[in-house]
Amino acid sequence: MVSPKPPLHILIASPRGFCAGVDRAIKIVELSIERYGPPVYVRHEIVHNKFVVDRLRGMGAVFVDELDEVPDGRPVVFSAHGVPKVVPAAAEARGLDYLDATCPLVSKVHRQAQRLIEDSRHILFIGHAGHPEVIGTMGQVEEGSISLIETLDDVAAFDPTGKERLAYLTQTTLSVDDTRQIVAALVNRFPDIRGPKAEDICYATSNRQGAVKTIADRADKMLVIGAPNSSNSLRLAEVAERMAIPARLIQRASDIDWDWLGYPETLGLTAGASAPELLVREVVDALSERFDVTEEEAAHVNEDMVFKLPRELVA
Ligand code: 2E6
Ligand code: F3S
Repeated sequence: MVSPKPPLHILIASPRGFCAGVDRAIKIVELSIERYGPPVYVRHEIVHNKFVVDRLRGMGAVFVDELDEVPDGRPVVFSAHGVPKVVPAAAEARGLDYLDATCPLVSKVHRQAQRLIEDSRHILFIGHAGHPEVIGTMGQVEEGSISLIETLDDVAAFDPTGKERLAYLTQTTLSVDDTRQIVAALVNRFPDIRGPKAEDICYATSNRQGAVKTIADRADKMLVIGAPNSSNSLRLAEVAERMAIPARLIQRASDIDWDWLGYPETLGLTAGASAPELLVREVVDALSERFDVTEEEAAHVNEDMVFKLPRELVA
């Protein structure tokens, strides 16, 4: 006799998965391949998801780390995370056709940085060292006019000598809670510091963190679908862990650690902004093979954001 499967209630966060910037960036690569024919070069992973990258590679995209790996005469797409100013300048100097898939919300931060420099301010940029968005945004302005702040300790250690007029900006995919604390510490230490009207953390990042908070109260464990280099996905697992809900970041169903999972009554499930819905279904299917699954979608807020494609691809 086959023993019955144990019950498992899956609480699926909403919103989750693709944001408007990721959707746009993927479409830019697809349309570029249609327009130019393969190969179309892409500088850096278009978004931080292996599944997305492998699919586009299958269609004719070639992913490279740097512009000098792009042969003369072939088009190149810049990833959703943005690039330092020198990159499009170098593409222009070589006469390359380039398409900029930088998320419009990252480009907005780039413009803010330039305006603050025109206003003779030194920028404190809150973000994670080495992340491509951070490299791209810090590369919008001259070296020495922007300093990276990663932690509260960095706020305390910052030496403002010769930098009387200050402003801060942030990476789009930070922890909402950590950033609030860092901004409060900055304002406390430098009461005249200028900041953006609304934070630069994007709608998708804050909505996905809010959705995890909504379900974490009711979940015993949490699975987050996303890549280990995806800042926004890492933050989702962090939100759950901070609410004392054990959480794991997995790239797809084959990454599930069944010993770690055990037999929870209720499992929270979400996906980072660069993780396709297909992978959510794959994970639910894998869980359904071992458990008698019931699904519940837990809505936090609705999203209907859409970003326009670059004119040259839709004309
Ligand atoms: C561009 C900017 C923000 O690591 P991160 O979360 O930044 O990136 P992805 O590719 O995982 O998510 C989308 C994205 C692109 N977020
Ligand atoms: Fe843009 Fe935010 Fe997505 S910055 S790419 S909308 S995670």
